[in-house]
Amino acid sequence: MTGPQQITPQDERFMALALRLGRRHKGLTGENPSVGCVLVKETPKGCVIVGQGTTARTGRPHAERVALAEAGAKAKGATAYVSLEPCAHTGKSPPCTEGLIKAGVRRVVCAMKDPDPRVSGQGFEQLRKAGIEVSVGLLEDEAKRDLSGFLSRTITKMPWLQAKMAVSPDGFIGRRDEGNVPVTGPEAKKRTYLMRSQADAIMVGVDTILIDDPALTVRLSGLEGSSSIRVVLDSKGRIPLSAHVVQTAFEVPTWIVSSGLISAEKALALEARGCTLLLTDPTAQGRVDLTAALAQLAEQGINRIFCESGAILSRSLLDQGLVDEFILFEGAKPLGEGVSALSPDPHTALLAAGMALESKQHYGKDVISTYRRGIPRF
Ligand code: AOF
Ligand code: ZN
Repeated sequence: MTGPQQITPQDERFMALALRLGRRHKGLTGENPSVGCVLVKETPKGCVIVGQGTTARTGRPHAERVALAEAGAKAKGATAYVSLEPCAHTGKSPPCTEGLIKAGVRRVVCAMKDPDPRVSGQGFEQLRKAGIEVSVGLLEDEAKRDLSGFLSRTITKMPWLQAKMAVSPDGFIGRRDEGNVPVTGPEAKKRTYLMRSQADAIMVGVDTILIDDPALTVRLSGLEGSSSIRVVLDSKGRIPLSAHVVQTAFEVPTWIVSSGLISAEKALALEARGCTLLLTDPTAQGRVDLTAALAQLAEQGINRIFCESGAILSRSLLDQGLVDEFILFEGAKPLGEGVSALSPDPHTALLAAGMALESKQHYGKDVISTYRRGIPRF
């Protein structure tokens, strides 16, 4: 923690609220992080929340501006709790520091510094220059976790990647040539939708499209409008024009990451149906170069990717050290035979790839294990 003031349990409570508010629009703010802000005023009767804000859908206005608008004149003398350093630059919106100073906020408590070079430390400096007390670092670990996509793209120029795989207890992800065979129950499916909604992009390999023809949308009541961009890795342009994600590309964006191996005719046909094509150089084996593809997605403003990969793509992502979090769903019903997941078994494979088990939770009859990168990238 840095700053002049003692941090109280009350400060921690309000910061926890700011973080919760920030989580509301995770995956919905484009390249901008979803930040939370709470404005609190001390009164003779105790603390009163006078304004709350989350970075708006699509990224603007920023959280502080939303909270200040709600508070109006009541912001004078208040403490602002913000999950990220208030911005100091005029970008697509005016600086939040200016708004906080003009409103007469007395104290600002932040979870962490913003790594965006246009802000990084300058937000705090502007606030301090205006006589505002600034404390930094409260619940920083939690904030880093919430903002991992934005931090990853800003600091490393790569998206933060969460991969998911569902396996039967006997180690299969599906049956050969049988399309989509569910290996987990309805609770796990809902959890998948939630994870989809919190990502900026949902990524699959073209084989998943050819086998399952999934919609890759969020089908949860209240979150219908929260579907993310669908990204298909397809070096040779094998995706059929009849695929669900192609047919619905005007409603929910579909991006195809391909290489020079796609025909011009197919590329045009996909674009005519609303798909966006991103081209990368193929690997020597004629595959999409995963590192280059992810770097290109980061360049397009994608912070956080949810990858619903099959066994081959999962293995490649793990081998190339591109996975930040791996969610392993294990169902209760054996399949008997089928397509093997990671060998020799998923847990051993994940540990061998440098991932560390963080938690195990029961979801209905299924078990969800969360693995995180053992050595963080940033
Ligand atoms: C804040 N509050 O709620 C968010 C911030 O293009 P602009 O003007 O919207 O600026 C984008 C940058 O602002 C982004 O890279 C990040 O540094 C910061 N995001 N800042 O004060 C917010 N979302
Ligand atoms: Zn701002």
